[in-house]
Amino acid sequence: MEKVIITAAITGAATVPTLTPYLPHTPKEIAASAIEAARAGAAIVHIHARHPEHGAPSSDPAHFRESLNEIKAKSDAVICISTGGSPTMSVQERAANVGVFKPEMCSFNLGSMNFGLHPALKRRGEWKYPWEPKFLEMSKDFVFKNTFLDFEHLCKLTREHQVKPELEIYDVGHLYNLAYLVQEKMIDFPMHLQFVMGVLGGIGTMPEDLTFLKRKADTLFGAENYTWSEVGVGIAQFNLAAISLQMGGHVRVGLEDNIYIRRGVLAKSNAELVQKVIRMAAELDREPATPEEARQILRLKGKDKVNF
Ligand code: KMH
Ligand code: ZN
Repeated sequence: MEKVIITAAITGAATVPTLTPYLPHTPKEIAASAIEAARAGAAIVHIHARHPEHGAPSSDPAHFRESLNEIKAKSDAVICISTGGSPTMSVQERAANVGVFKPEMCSFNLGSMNFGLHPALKRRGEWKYPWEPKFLEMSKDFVFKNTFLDFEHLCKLTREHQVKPELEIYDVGHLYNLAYLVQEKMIDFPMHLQFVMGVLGGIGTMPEDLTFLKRKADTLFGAENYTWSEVGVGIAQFNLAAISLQMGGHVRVGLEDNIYIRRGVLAKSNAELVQKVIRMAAELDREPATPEEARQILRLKGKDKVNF
């Protein structure tokens, strides 16, 4: 059967703790959830850090380190560190951990954009932490800044430390930004694209949105020069996963982007989301890649070359 690389995005920065009691946020919880997701069949775990006391997004290396060491010790999963950080951080700040930890992979956001989280304010009831409603409200007037200068910085950093970028494409213009980096020889083939769909400010989650991005990427880069995966925000995560599985793509799931196992029903863990996508994959003749197989498919430097 054709292999599918499943990435589990464990906690992210956009999901606020009040929305689900199952969101891991201390380093120990993040590590435990990642290890469990890897045991369930995720080959890659995409890791953000949060403040252990209140769960707000953090880029503090100390918050990352504990999770990373624990995951590395207890699983073979490929670790992908986020450089997305949070709205208050500069790209230098967000990316600093790439140089510190030299992971096998890191996220690389391909464009400046709106990133609206404020619809979550419509929920009723108390917030668990005071920062949450402020954070969501602020997103109304926030631009997620990823400029060409920022790309340059990340291109240098990832090349220097042989870190494979998870190239986050939120819209068609981001493919053209990437095409510029290719043209300027700032980024190497084969690339790994992650189509991130359903952010308020980016492309939607309709089937034709995904087929369009894929076709455009083929035209710009040549299908032989990149691997690809998709992640949908919200419950559309599974609808898009089904399409990606049929198209030969890879799949990302996780509480970072979707807190539901089915419409209206909260997922109790990242592993539960991974298990569901594995059941879907089996029906479509796709088998989860092991971390070692993922390393070969994506041509990663290997677990022994990270700095944690
Ligand atoms: N949660 C995605 C919508 C990153 O980590 O750099 C965005 C993301 C970005 O995964
Ligand atoms: Zn992320």
